[in-house]
Amino acid sequence: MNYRNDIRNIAIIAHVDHGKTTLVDVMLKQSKVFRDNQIVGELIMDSNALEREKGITIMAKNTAVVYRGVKINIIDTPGHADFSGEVERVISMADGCLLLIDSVEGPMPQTKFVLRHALQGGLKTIVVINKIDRPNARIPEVIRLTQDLFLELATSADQLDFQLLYTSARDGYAVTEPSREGKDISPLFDCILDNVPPPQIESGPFQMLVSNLDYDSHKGRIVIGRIWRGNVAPRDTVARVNAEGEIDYYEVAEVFTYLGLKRLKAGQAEAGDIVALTGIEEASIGDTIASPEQPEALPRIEIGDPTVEMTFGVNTSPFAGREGRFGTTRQLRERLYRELETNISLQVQDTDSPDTFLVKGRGELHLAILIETMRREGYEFEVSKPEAITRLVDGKLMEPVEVLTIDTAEKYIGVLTEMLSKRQAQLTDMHNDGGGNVRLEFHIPTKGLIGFRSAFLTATRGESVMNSVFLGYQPWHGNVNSARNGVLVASEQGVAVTYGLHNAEERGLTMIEPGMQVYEGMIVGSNSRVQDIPVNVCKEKKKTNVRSSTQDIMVRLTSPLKLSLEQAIDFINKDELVEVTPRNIRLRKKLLSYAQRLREISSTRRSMESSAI
Ligand SMILES: Nc1nc2c(ncn2[C@@H]2O[C@H](COP(=O)(O)OP(=O)(O)OP(=O)(O)O)[C@@H](O)[C@H]2O)c(=O)[nH]1
Ligand SMILES: [Mg+2]
Repeated sequence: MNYRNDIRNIAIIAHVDHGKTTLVDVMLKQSKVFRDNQIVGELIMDSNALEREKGITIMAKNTAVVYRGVKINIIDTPGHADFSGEVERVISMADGCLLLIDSVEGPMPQTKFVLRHALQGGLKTIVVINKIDRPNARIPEVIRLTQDLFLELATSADQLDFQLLYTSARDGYAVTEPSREGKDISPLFDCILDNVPPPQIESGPFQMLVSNLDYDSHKGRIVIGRIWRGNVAPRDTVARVNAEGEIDYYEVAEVFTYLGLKRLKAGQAEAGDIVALTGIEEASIGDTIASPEQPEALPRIEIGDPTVEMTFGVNTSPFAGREGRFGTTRQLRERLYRELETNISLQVQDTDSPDTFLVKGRGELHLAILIETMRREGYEFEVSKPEAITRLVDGKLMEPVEVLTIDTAEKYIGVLTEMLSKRQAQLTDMHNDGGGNVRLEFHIPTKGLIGFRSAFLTATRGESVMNSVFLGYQPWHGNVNSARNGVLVASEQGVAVTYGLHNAEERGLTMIEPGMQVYEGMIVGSNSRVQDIPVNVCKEKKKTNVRSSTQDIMVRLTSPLKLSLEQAIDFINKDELVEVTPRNIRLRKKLLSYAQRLREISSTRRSMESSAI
């Protein structure tokens, strides 16, 4: 077996926010891949607009640096559990990984998830305790917890013997002992060169696995992956093996390798390297590209199943067609199916209704990011409440269950455990740091978690953090009774006015401002009671010639409760929809007319009564 000593391939994995992208910044900056006067900013790899706005990584991405003559291909991955399909997708490109762990938070549920994948993939692991600059760092304890995690997950004894390093990605240094003073990141580079095995080269003609796709308006589809065997050059004829084992042939147009933020044109690329090829117009993630002489398929990438589903439908609101550029069934369908090419943990299905599609993802955020992306591209459509995906196993109904971790203050334990027990959560662990901070761990069915986030933030006044990771399927726990309050529903189409909104405020919290267009059946606020009530927010005060008091002129409205897209899909009930357009996010009842809704309520009541008899 041959090795390529001039290359290392590593993935950077961790729980959300433990500092992966910040560490990649430092590696790029200190390896001098930029000109001295080049302004590159921060979190450079989070190049997508939504990534920058939300401060999280959504897609795994490649970059590379050169250190002591060795090219280190680096794959930055997302830490949020909803995007863990990205970790599963790219892990096979790497021979080693940096497992980052926050020096205060310690190993979190997603740390366990990504480490399990790395160990199963046989990657050499370097544990990097990051954020050691934090004043309340608890390094010895974090190391002990990390060792426990390895004991639980290692598939062979030699995996227990991991390298350990300490960093402050923010301040740009790595040290081999926490007591040492840090200068720069070179101890990390040295550690990678010394510990991550160089790529093994199998003998034989060209073979690579497609791990990612990209597009370029001039060059067309770009396929990205690691070459396992042989080499590739522009104008080579290559075979593509698809999921069905069928083979077709293409001519490679260009070959690129990575350096910094650039893709460099290469005359040839060899086994062990990570490359981007153009000219292969049909490839999908998981396909093998190989020499026509020996077109053998590599094992396809395995991706975990989605846990949450919702419908995406053609906009049926009275305002349909006003604000979006794309809104027809054909456009919506085409866009959703196109998403499957790169968003590999997503699934899309047609439904009985030609205007509605069932979209399945790894969590509410996974779906919300797709909705937001489409809305920015000019699409308008409506989406339903997300629901957990159940399965039948041997005739038994099973549902997804998650591990929920909450970091909060002691004073909120009571209210949180009460809210969560209604949602069928079970407390599995509780850790008190002695200073008033607690970490609670629960097992909770996914259905109980849907709609919980906004209630959680309100209950803890935004002072707590929650994280959840898929645990597995368990027998159905029964229905959750987590009744949300009712809503205020516009009773007429028109323009909302101060007087009408002021009246609505007496019933609950409003969600819109004066001047906004509303339609009958649109949700304009949340009620302080459990029923829905119609309100006429377009109602003007009767004009009289005499002003009775100054109070009449100066009606002050409290500022409306503005829901973000994620909050909106978290908020709605089953009989409601979110209408999404490039300009607005509106909440509505599925049945727009009050009379229809009343009929629906009485017919469900009748059917419940008759089934009770
Ligand atoms: N104090 C301190 N903060 C850090 C350090 N490294 C990163 N951070 C901060 O932690 C936050 C998250 O950093 P990111 O690099 O985006 O984390 P990430 O792991 O890439 O996050 P995801 O990709 O969303 O999972 C940012 O606010 C960083 O400034 C560090 O060494 N010390
Ligand atoms: Mg990141």
